[in-house]
Amino acid sequence: MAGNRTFTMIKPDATGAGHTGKIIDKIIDAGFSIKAMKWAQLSKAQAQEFYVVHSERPFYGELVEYMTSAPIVAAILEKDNAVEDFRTLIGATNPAEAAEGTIRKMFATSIAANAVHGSDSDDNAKIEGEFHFASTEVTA
Ligand code: IDP
Ligand code: MG
Repeated sequence: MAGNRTFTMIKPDATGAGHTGKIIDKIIDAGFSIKAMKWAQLSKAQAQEFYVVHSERPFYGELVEYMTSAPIVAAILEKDNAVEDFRTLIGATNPAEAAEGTIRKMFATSIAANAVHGSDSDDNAKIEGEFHFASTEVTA
């Protein structure tokens, strides 16, 4: 059975452009409840570790530089079928291919600066949530 939590980050392009509140509104309107949330600046080491699965990809250096260029908002979200439903809400990685009404279609500027992160599996949602939050920072 699909799990009911996912992890997201509002990325530097979106926080810098003042889209944080609008994106949080869309997340809540879509039926997700917030279990943890914080505004934070990622260090280079944190960004490298978070995206280590992409370390062999040609865009890894650009991705790490981008993710440390301004603050992010990290959050743990709860809803039935959270991982899949959140991926549907954010849309395709490349905003040019994202469906109308998705967060990336509305707010992303490029395939790199694509406004939001969403976990791709229940296992990664747990790993990513624990990467950013101590258990005492997560509500029941
Ligand atoms: P996802 O965020 O939709 O799961 P992934 O393939 O996991 O997409 O890639 C992680 C992140 O790396 C993307 O959200 C985006 O910021 C960046 N990225 C992915 N592909 C490219 C690319 O071709 N050029 C530059 N950045 C990319
Ligand atoms: Mg991914």
